[in-house]
Amino acid sequence: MKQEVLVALGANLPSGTTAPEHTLADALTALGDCGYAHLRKSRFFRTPCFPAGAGPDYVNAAARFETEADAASVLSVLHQIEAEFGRERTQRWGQRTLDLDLLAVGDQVLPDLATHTVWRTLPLEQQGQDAPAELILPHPRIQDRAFVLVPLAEIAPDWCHPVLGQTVQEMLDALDPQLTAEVIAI
Ligand code: PH2
Ligand code: MG
Ligand code: MG
Repeated sequence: MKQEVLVALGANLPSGTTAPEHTLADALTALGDCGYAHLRKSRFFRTPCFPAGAGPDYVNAAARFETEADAASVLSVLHQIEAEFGRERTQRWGQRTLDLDLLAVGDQVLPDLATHTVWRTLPLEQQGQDAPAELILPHPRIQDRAFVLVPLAEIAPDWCHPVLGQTVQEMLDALDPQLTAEVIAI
């Protein structure tokens, strides 16, 4: 069955001599070369690093496509593209040359609703320390992040979060307008 896939892209460090916005453009080209159907790309946005002060501003974007492939194989394609464009995995929430986050595959909730709820409701102070070992879908932080929702609303405003029952546009409208105002198209 064909499913809608949502991906968040981010970078806040040059990859070699390549600036973050060019790394993102190259990653989107690589994604386009994977043969996925109906690929859509948001504009690029400059966004303050979260948490504030943890590093340089990010460039963020979002992509959407359709595929029959399962979540695990899409994730491995994203990891391959990250590796190709020189991502060094260092500290959690640190600086990165390219981060491709799988946000959602259709209305799948992985690995199960109870585990998803644990990660979605993790207290902020624990979010910086604990990283899930398994794939959690939808990405547990979608609803919190202006740097994810603003780009995503350009290409998938009507995707409905299968646990929260809110569309991307509704999650974006629920955010503090001060946070969304910091996400600037470039
Ligand atoms: N990604 C992070 C941590 N902080 N901040 C912004 N603005 N954009 C990101 O993509 C981002 C972040 C971890 O992946
Ligand atoms: Mg990531
Ligand atoms: Mg990330």
